Amino acid sequence: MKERLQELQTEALNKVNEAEEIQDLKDVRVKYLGKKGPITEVLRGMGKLSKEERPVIGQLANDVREEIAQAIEEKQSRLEEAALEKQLEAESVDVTLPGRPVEVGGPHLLTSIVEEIEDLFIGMGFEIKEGPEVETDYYNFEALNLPKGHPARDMQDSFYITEELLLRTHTSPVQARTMGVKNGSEPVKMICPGKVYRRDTDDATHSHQFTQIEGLLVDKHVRMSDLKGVLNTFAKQMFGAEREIRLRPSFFPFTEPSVEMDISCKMCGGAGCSVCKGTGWIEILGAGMVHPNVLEMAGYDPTEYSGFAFGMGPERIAMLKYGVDDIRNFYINDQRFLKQYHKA
Ligand code: 2NL
Repeated sequence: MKERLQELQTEALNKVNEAEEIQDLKDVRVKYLGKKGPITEVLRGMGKLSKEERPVIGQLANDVREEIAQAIEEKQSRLEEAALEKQLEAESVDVTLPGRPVEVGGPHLLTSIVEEIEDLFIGMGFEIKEGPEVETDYYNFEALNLPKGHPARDMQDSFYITEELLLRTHTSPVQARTMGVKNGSEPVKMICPGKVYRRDTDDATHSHQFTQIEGLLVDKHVRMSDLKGVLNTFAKQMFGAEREIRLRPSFFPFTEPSVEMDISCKMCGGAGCSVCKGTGWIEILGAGMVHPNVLEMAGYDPTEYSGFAFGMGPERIAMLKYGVDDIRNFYINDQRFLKQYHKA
């Protein structure tokens, strides 16, 4: 019996040694230490032994059991450690690899242009004002010397919500509203950027929605030379110190007299090229002295107060500054177009 037990021990320990997987160890445990295993069997046969032999064999059987169990446990923890090691190796992160590039966004070209223009006028003491895009007929037209039935309304056909409500066709109503709350006795020095709407068919140079920036200065003793000085400063800061400006007579219902401002062409230096269509000048904006009717409707005495106003399209400014040939580029949000104007 003693030899049988020692044989079993050697056999089991060899199997433990050879085990490569946790499952192999489980098999060894079931096979040698299980209820139906050979050691249990030896213990069951103890009844046949003499009184002297019984405790010796009993002790030996227990020792063998203990020995095998311990060997299994040790081997198991070694196998588990190796498995963990292998898993950690497989899941390791190489911190020396370069990072994934982050997509950096930036302001839309139109936003940048509007903010640039805002900054220039803030530098000259103007404040920024905003107002509603759904406007009343009164503020969009009547307060600007465009009474119902005026032929100039045709040039600014709009999207009507009711007879009296429409999407604003220009940002001028913001200025009419601002003047309206001054009780006819305070100066105004403002610009108003924003979206405007006209009933137009979209093409390379027209859009049913576009952006406008208008400016207004009302005070006592405001003269056309003040307008010229402000516009000249703006043109040189926006397009370059070497640019000249030129004012041509024009017509707007809300200004009298009215002018259009050109800047000298940078491409040809004034000689005439395809950008300026051979004239040497490029049209930038419209302006004029605020019509007495407009001042009066806003509550100012036109014999005491005077003012100048101007209006420009940031899309046009951006197209000229960057050579963009289709206004629709501003609205279709093609990243290949927009990304070119993201500043580093
Ligand atoms: C243009 C021309 C202009 C104005 C806008 C204005 C506003 C008030 C009173 C008088 Cl409240 N005038 N605005 C004046 C002249 C021209 O815009 O070509 N815009 C794109």
